[in-house]
Amino acid sequence: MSNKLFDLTGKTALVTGSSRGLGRAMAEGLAEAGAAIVLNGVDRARLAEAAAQMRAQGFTVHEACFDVTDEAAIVAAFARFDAEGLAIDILVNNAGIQFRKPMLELATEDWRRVIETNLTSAFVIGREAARRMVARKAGKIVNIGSLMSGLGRATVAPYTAAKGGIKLLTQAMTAEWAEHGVQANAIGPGYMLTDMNQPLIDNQAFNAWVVGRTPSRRWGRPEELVGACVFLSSAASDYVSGQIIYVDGGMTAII
Ligand code: GCO
Repeated sequence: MSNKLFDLTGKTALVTGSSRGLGRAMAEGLAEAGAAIVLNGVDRARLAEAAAQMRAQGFTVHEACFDVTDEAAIVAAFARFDAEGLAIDILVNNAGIQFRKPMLELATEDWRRVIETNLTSAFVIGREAARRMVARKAGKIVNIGSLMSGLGRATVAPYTAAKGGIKLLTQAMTAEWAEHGVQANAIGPGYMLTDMNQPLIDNQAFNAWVVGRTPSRRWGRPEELVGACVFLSSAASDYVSGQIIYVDGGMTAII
């Protein structure tokens, strides 16, 4: 790493939902910047495979297999980190799901599932991480929001409510933890080329809408989140708190 401000050597980063997609790309980016990574996912085999691939790239990788909606499993994972002497210096709350259905047809159970996975998990994991960060007087929390942190779109109500919540949860974290040396910020990705968005990419009309609506005239690549993620995880952002950085090809800048 040529610039010390962005150097993460000696730091450990837990990235939730990191066996694939945006989480995997950010985990690799943080590792490139020098951090040891705690990869997380629910599928043990997929997690082990991702960890093995990253180790083959020369990175230090730990595995923490837990469901981000399972509070007991989260508490147990942090107890294990403590027992192993693993301090989480950086937490990236990335794990998330999508469920597309018009609200008039949306079951409450599906609403709850998306809110639990995309929003409540960031609070619970954030709280467990921050208890330790506050005690150490240092820490970085990067919550993954969305364009939907500030804008609505038909058929994705619970996702939109959760991602709007992520933006203000980030501000709430700042209100309580910034004075203890913990910076919480968010990233708002635009339309990215991920498995989760494959149905949208495959939909010709939607695809044309994204390309037309985005000033950069293309979808984003997962690795394009790395710059913002490393910035918000490093000393370069020590006086940046409670902000959301949109990495969206300019979409939120125009109508
Ligand atoms: C959707 C997508 C979202 C967007 C994302 C943009 O259905 O709208 O699946 O996940 O890609 O919110 O930030």
